Amino acid sequence: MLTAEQVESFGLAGFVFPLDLYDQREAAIIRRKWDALEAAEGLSNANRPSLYNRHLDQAFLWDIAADQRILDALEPLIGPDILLFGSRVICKWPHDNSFVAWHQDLSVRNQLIPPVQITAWYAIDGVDDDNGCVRCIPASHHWGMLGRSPATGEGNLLRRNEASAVSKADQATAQSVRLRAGQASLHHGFTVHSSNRNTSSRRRCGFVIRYVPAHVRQGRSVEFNQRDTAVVLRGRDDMPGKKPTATRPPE
Ligand SMILES: O=C(O)CCC(=O)C(=O)O
Repeated sequence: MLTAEQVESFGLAGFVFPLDLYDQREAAIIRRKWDALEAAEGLSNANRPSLYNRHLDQAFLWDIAADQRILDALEPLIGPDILLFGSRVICKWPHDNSFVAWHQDLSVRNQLIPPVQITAWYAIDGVDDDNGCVRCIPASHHWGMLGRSPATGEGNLLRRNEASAVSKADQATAQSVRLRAGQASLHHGFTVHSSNRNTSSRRRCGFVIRYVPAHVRQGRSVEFNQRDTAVVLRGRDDMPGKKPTATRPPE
């Protein structure tokens, strides 16, 4: 699904967008399914605006994560054996105080060996600077693994309130990943990225999907073991002792 230019641009910049996945009608259906889940679970600014691994119980999220067009886009980047490593929905409601501090997805915490992971960010809502789209620093995937330090501000949606140190000059080069609902972006696990607060009157909801190639292993002392439960979406996973993996949840 990626053109040769897009593959090259991913190699140079560490991210690529937009990928046109769903048309307006299909994107609206997905948004309505999220709206229904949001209403059923009473999700709002007032409670934790983040849901992990809901592709395991929500068929519509599974279908996005397993979409062949995303896998086609990933294959030239990470090879033919592709695992769904984990997912998270990150929602910022209108005038939300939450943000995501500068970071890389690969860190000493997830201990991926070798450190190879790509994230797809699917726009459930249209995203732009006003509602807090993701911002990526071009070529930062060549910087290697940065440290993270405790942060003090409130509203950081990273699992811990931490941030990587990024100079103002580098921050100024960040590119806004603006997407319409139904589009997605891909970013490399070392790409430094963040997102600002939603200052608009529109919701900003994104489905964040992590993929790894099947040769990746995870360190033994890792806090959240995701490798044992990673789902094969394409090709094969020959990891010794691998448990059976999940399948599409019922509608
Ligand atoms: O959705 C966001 O604002 C941040 C997403 C993110 O950090 C990620 O995709 O790894």
